[in-house]
Amino acid sequence: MRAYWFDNVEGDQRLPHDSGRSVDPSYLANLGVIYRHVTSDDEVNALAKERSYKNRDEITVSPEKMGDIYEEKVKSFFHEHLHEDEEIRYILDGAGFFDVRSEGDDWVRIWLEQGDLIVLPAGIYHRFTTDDKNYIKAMRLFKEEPKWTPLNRSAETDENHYRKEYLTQRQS
Ligand code: KMT
Ligand code: NI
Repeated sequence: MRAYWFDNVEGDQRLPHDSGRSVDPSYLANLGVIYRHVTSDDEVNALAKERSYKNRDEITVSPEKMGDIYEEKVKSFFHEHLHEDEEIRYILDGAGFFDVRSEGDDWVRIWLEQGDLIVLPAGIYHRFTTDDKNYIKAMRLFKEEPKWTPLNRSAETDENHYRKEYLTQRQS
């Protein structure tokens, strides 16, 4: 794992875009983002149980696995969005970037590799991309089935109940 401020320079989303300014886990915790490195699936199962997760799946994002729709998928994961429920991403193989919005609406880029896990709170704006190796296998854990849908950022999502709840929690 490595977290840093995104450089906001134009160019391929899969490049590191590293400004050279790192962000530490305590800052992520203030955003409600929890990071863990785990060494066994048991640890993931325990966390899932503790936080009442009911569903999970595994996804491989790569040209080999996805074929023609790979580029399109990678672009769609990179649209800024929120979810109405908390979610866990656990990296089984390969690597990728999760970008999360800071308090001041800047991007914090989090590079995750095998064994890394993050918990994204409901209502946080974020996006995902593979890195220049174009390969990640991840377990996606969801609390509730109907709330998996990404809601792309808009004036409407700014008013979303879960978004407002998220912002309120950051102040307390
Ligand atoms: C997300 O929330 O954007 C994703 O689940 C992306 C794929 S997980 C590697
Ligand atoms: Ni998402």
